[in-house]
Amino acid sequence: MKKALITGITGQDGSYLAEFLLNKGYQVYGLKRRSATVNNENIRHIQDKIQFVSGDLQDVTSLINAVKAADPDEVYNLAAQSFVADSWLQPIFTGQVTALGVTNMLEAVRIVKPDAHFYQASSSEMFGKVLETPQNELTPFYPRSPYGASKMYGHWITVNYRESFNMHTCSGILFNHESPRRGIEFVTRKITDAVARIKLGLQDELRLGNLDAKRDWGFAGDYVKAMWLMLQQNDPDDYVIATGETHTIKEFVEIAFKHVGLDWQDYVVQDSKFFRPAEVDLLLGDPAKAKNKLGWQPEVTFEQLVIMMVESDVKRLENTK
Ligand code: NDP
Ligand code: GDR
Repeated sequence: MKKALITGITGQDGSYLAEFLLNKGYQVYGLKRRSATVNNENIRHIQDKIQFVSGDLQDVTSLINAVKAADPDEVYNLAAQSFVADSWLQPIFTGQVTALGVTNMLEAVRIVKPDAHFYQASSSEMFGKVLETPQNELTPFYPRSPYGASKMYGHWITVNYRESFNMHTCSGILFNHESPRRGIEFVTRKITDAVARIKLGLQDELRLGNLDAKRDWGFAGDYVKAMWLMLQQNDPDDYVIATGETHTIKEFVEIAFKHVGLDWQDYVVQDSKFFRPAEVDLLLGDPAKAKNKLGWQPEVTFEQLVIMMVESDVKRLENTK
């Protein structure tokens, strides 16, 4: 039986990846931070099947112990301070976790289990103020936030461990991917949660920032499969994972409201509080390499994704009402 260690197991991607690997017959270990309150909403349905190991990306001792406990064939490093907006409010913490945390994890693997295959959760935010469109594996980086800069460090240190120590390390440059398990502060989930609340009479407006930014949005369930595929290859490499389509925040809003029979213009208010010190205006990925080498392609369309998220939030809120 193959064994995998996932950091960030409680997050959106950690939960989908754990499900995916359990279905493939893996024994799944999840690194989990101690928390004063229970934080297992995304993994409650599978928590009995996961072996949890206590740890934090900032504490290399805990990571060494986690790799020892799991003795993994594959390590998926998904943990991060992942909210771009907060990275300006907590730039040092973001650097410690999202940048240096990657080296901590790589060191733990290098010391304890150097032949484990390693996946690093890199991001399209590294392209930032984009230098070419669409963006592919060779597009130069120009990060626009402490988060983007941290992910760029994480990306290059992953490449360096591959080239310095001959480790099987892969960096997945994933464009935005969403789901009903997306954190509530990210724009897609904020929109679908608000649409459901407005529809059910629990809220009367939705305050948003920049509606013109464009993102290449896919479904998280499709994207975790790409992570796994990367680690099954003989040669470790880096891959862009994206849909190859881009849409504005406004388009997302329009479809979400329309699905419940409402006109977004009656409810959406622009609020300067949600504008960022520096914006990433346009992301559009070219997933050709992943398609050719991994045989990967996304299955859920943009419209299906929006509707899946709206319907899930409506159902959830109806149940709690
Ligand atoms: P989430 O924010 O949903 O999950 C982040 C996870 O990291 C949580 O499990 C969180 O644990 C954990 N974590 C945070 N800080 C630490 C720490 N110091 N030590 C250990 N664990 C920690 O992110 P996603 O699931 O959306 O994303 C997964 C990864 O992919 C992240 O690295 C993200 O930056 C990256 N990424 C995401 C994309 C997306 O569109 N979703 C696109 C490209 C990259 P806790 O529950 O305790 O807070
Ligand atoms: P992003 O996701 O920054 O792309 O990072 P987010 O959903 O936070 O923002 C997307 C775009 O929406 C605009 N926006 C708003 N954003 C939020 N959160 N709240 C608002 O009210 C709002 N109004 C407009 C933003 O300005 C931005 O342009 C996500 C994270 O998952 C990262 O971890 C990951 O690396 C990247 O995707 C790829």
